[in-house]
Amino acid sequence: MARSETQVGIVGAGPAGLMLSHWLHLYGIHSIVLEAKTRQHCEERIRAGVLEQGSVDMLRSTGLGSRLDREGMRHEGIELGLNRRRYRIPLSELTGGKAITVYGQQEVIKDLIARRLADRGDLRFECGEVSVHGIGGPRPSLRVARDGAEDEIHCDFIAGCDGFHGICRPSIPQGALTEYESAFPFAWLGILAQAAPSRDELLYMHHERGFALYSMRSPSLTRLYLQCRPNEDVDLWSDERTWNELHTRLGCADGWRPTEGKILQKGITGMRSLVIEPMQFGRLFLAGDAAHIVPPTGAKGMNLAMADVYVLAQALRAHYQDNSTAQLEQYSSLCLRRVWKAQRFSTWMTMLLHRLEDASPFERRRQLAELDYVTSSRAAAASLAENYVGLAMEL
Ligand code: RFL
Ligand code: PHB
Repeated sequence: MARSETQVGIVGAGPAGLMLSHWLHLYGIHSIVLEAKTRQHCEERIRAGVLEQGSVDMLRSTGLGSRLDREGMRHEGIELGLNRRRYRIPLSELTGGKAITVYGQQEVIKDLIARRLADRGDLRFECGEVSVHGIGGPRPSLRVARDGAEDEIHCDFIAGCDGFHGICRPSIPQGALTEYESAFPFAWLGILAQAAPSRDELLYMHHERGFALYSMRSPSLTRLYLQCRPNEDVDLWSDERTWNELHTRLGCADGWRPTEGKILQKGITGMRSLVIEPMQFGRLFLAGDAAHIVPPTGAKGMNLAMADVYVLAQALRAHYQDNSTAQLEQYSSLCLRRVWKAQRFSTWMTMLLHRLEDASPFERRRQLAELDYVTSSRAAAASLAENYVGLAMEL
C-alpha cells in the first residue's frame, strides 16, 4: 500500500473541492484532491450558470477573474413573466449596485483546474473507489482502491466535497446527522441550443402550461428550461416538440419569442431540497451538494458551494496559523444560516413560478397575487433582488 500525507484531503473536484484547494494553497496549507471522474468529464459537465456577486468577488480576489471578466456576462436585472408580459426586476438598482454574472459552472471548473495545476496542486482524477477512515479520531485517512492496489493518504482533516451522490456523507455513523428533505412534484427539461441569445437578461416565466426559463451561456449559446413531470422521459421530447412548447410558454404579447437553434444537449434536472445537520462529524467537513441540495429556481447551488468553502478555508487558516479551533467548531452553524436562507428563497421562487398541479383554486389565486405583488411593489422586488444577487458572506 502506497502511503502519503497531506493537511487536508479533499474528495471531489467540483466547485467546492477545487475552490477549497485553491483557497488553502493561498494560505500555505497543503491539500490533495481525489476525483472519481476524468478531467475532461469535470470540465464538460453542463450545470449551473449564474454566479452571485459574492462568488464573482471571491474568484476575482483570489486571482481567477481574468477570463471571467472577459467572457462572463454581467446582468443588472432579471425578468419575471406573467400572462405573456415581462416585468423587469432591476437587481443592481435595488441592491446598491450588485449584479449577477452568467458564466457556466464548467468554465469556473476549467479556470480552477488550470490554476491549481499551474500552482503545482495535487489533483488526482480517475480515482478508483475512495473511502474515508478514522474521521472520529485525530488522524483520519483516505484510501483509494484501483486495479487491485490501494493508496492511503493520512490527513489532518477531510473535506467531503463529493456532491449529492458522494461517499463522504454516508461514511458518517447513522444517527449522527439529521436530514431535512422536501421533494417537489415536478422537474426541469433543460436544453442547450446553438442560438445567439435574443434577450439580454434571464426570463423566468409563469405559464398555465408550466414554468419556463430563458437563460444563456455565451453570445452564441442559449440555455432554456421547461417544467415537466418528475419522471419525464426525455426521449418523448423531440426537438420540434421542445421548441413548440418553449414558444408557447415563453412567447410574449409584444411578439418576442426565443430564437431557435440546433439543440446540443437535452436533459432532466430533478427538483429537491435537502439539508444535512450538522455539516461536520469529527474531522470530516461536508461542503456544497454533499451537505445540501436546493431546487435550481433560485440559482443558488454552485454559489452555496463557494460560500461553504470560504467559511471552511477561513476556519482552517485560523487553525493552522493562529492555533484556534473556534471557527472550525462554528463551521456548520455558520454555513447553515446561509443554507437555510437559500432554501427559503429557492422554495419561494419555485412555488411562485411553477404550475402547481394539485393546488386548490384558492392556492392558485394566491400564487397569482404573489406574482402581481412582486412585479409591482418595489419593496417586494427589493427582497427578491437582495437574495438573488446573494446575501453578504458572514463570518
Ligand atoms: P459537484 O459539482 O457535484 O462536485 C462533486 C464532485 O465529486 C465527485 N465525486 C467523487 N469523487 C471521488 N470519489 C467519489 N466517491 C465521488 N463521488 C462524487 C464528482 O464526480 C464531482 O466532480 O458538487 P459541488 O462541488 O458541491 O458543487 C455543487 C454544484 O455543482 C451544484 O450545486 C449545482 O451545479 C446544482 N445544479 C444547478 N445549480 C444551479 O444553480 N443552476 C442550475 O442550472 C443547476 N443545474 C445542477 C444543475 C446540478 C445537477 N446535478 C448535480 C445532477 C444540473 C444538474 C444536472
Ligand atoms: C442556467 O442558466 O442554467 C440557470 C439560470 C438560472 C437558474 C437556473 C439555471 O435559476
